[in-house]
Amino acid sequence: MSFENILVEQRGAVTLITLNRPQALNALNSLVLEDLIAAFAAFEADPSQRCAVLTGAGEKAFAAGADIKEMADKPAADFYSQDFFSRWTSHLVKTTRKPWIAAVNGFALGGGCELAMMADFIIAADTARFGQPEIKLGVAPGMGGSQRLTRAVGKAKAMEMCLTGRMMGAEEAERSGLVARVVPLANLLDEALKTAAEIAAMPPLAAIANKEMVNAAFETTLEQGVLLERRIFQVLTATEDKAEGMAAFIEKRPGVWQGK
Ligand code: CO8
Repeated sequence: MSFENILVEQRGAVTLITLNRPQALNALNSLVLEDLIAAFAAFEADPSQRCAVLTGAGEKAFAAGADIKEMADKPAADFYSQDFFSRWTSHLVKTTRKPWIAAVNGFALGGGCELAMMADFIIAADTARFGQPEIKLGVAPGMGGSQRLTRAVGKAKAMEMCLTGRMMGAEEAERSGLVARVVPLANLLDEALKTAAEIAAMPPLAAIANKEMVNAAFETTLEQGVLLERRIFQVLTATEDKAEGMAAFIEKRPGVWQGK
């Protein structure tokens, strides 16, 4: 599968997706959206692929936001009638059940920050800068930034960033819980791919289940979340991978997973 605005390659069981508009700092336009949706759908449908990494081409940006030049003259009625940007969430967050990592290499601003926050977790280069500067354009986050950033870093920082457009550097982002880990820019892709390969080598049903459980913590009460966790745990005990995983532990050998 080849695309105009993104690059997609398979590295073993890991799909590497690269936003590829470096001349526009990987700004997210409708064509990028369509390519990404197709690439994530293909990743989800391919049983040989177990984890994905999303990054940006070039050293300067993961993505500097939704494409301002595309949005500038778009009538409000079109934003509303097309439910602009709703498809990101439905495809990248809801439909993609397999795990994926955002490897943030530079600016992740506006929709770029929001896209990174749709990932299961973020690994950031030490050069990464996160921000929701939409206020400076007379608008506000529109792809989940006000909600996901607030859940990640708390009200004080999220409110300050949304109201001032201030960018957060990688170290502050790690300290604040926005990113899982910070690595030198030169090592970013290797580290993200290595982590993705580790996840890809896990029992695949258990990987999907773990993702589903952690995500449920953002959508439910504690009691409902703990109940969901217990039920999914109980379902997993019926899988062949559970039998294999426990036998492999007892026999002191690596497990061999069937995804069944
Ligand atoms: N859209 C389109 N083009 C962009 C964008 C963008 N978001 N960001 C950068 N570019 C382009 C520039 O126009 C420039 O192109 P050209 O060379 O043709 O002039 C090229 O990328 C390089 O950018 P700069 O020359 O500006 O590079 P600098 O190093 O000077 O600055 C910055 C880098 C600070 C990242 C700067 O480019 C910047 O501030 N970019 C805009 C950041 C921003 O405001 N992002 C938020 C956009 S709005 C948004 O994401 C809303 C999402 C939700 C909408 C939901 C609707 C329902």
